Amino acid sequence: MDEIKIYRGALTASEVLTEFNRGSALVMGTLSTSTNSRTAESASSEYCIPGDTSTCDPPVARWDFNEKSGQTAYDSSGNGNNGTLGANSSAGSDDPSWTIGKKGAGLSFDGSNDYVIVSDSNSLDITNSITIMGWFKLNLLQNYQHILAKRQGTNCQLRL
Ligand SMILES: [Ca+2]
Ligand SMILES: [Ca+2]
Ligand SMILES: [Ca+2]
Repeated sequence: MDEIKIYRGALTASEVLTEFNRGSALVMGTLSTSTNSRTAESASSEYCIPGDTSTCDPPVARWDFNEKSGQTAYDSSGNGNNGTLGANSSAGSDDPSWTIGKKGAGLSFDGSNDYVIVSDSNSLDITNSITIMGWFKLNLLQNYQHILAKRQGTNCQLRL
């Protein structure tokens, strides 16, 4: 699993295509140039739709899984939705393992009891449409296994 992003609202097909191209190993040129001559692939307009000059909507959570070690998967969205590997920050059999991802490092889940847990936060309380994107390589998906779940428990955790 790698490069997980959660957006409020549904992205359009062209926005999804833009995201997909960012995940490729090599992007030849840029998709377009905005009116201020800044290329659409520049970091300063990372979340803008190419050619669109309206306000860009960044994801509410973004986990790149490039830490390569440790117990925390940091959220780079600015909303602080950091994930903990397994139930807590101690090493345990419920921790996914760091591996080579689609971009940089990623996380490998054993399909048995591994997960990343994200504490409840207002930024993850999305009531209408939602877009979840990322890179997944599945060996198997069985009953009760899931890629991402919002649990209605004591603290509405998000589990990857
Ligand atoms: Ca990564
Ligand atoms: Ca742990
Ligand atoms: Ca395990």
